[in-house]
Amino acid sequence: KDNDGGSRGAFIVLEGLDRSGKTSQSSKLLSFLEGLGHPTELWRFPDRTTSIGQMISAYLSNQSQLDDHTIHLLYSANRWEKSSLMETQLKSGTTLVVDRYSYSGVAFSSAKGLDFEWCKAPEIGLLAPDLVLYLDIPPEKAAERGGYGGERYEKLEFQRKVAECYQALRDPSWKIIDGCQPMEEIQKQLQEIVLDHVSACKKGRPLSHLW
Ligand code: 2DT
Repeated sequence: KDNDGGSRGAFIVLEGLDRSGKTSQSSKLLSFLEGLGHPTELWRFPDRTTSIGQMISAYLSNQSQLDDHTIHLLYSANRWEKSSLMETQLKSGTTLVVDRYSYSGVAFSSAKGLDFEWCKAPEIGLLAPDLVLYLDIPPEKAAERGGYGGERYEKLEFQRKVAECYQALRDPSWKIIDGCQPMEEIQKQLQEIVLDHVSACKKGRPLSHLW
């Protein structure tokens, strides 16, 4: 059900280390955009509601063990199983604010030592976001925030490696936001950037694919 005017929603991704503030900022963005009358949905990956998502969730909480390659492909499959719905929503004019996407996939798996290009491969052909917002926070600072819930990746040493892998993935189109600023300040900056992209997509900027 494409819009007659061809006006589509924007695909916006938030990335960053654990405790960088992604999740709080994503839900604030949702209320902000809805408040302005833009149809918007908040999504997150992994999407733990599907059966693949439940396998991922069991792995993350250490209830199951999986080889690094296997879990990597499950994360990717979890995006693929959602990709046609994602496209439908965007084309029908809904903006998607997405908490983590393929960048988390590559950063976390390559931080474990898997080959960078191998990690990128299963993501080829997925929809590319219109905007990547990276909440930049030093791993030490994130660890101080506490609330590392004891899931598998929530350890300082590992988060340092993830930060390096995110660096390797970054491209000039990413918007890097200083995640150490006060929440309200971060939100103000995000709102401004996001509105620009929402209007560009309304005017018919075409969707593209990774990478
Ligand atoms: P949340 O704490 O945000 O639910 O994430 N992860 C995530 C990966 O290793 N690969 C991926 O493709 C994605 C989307 C990051 C749970 C953890 O899952 C990691 C943190």
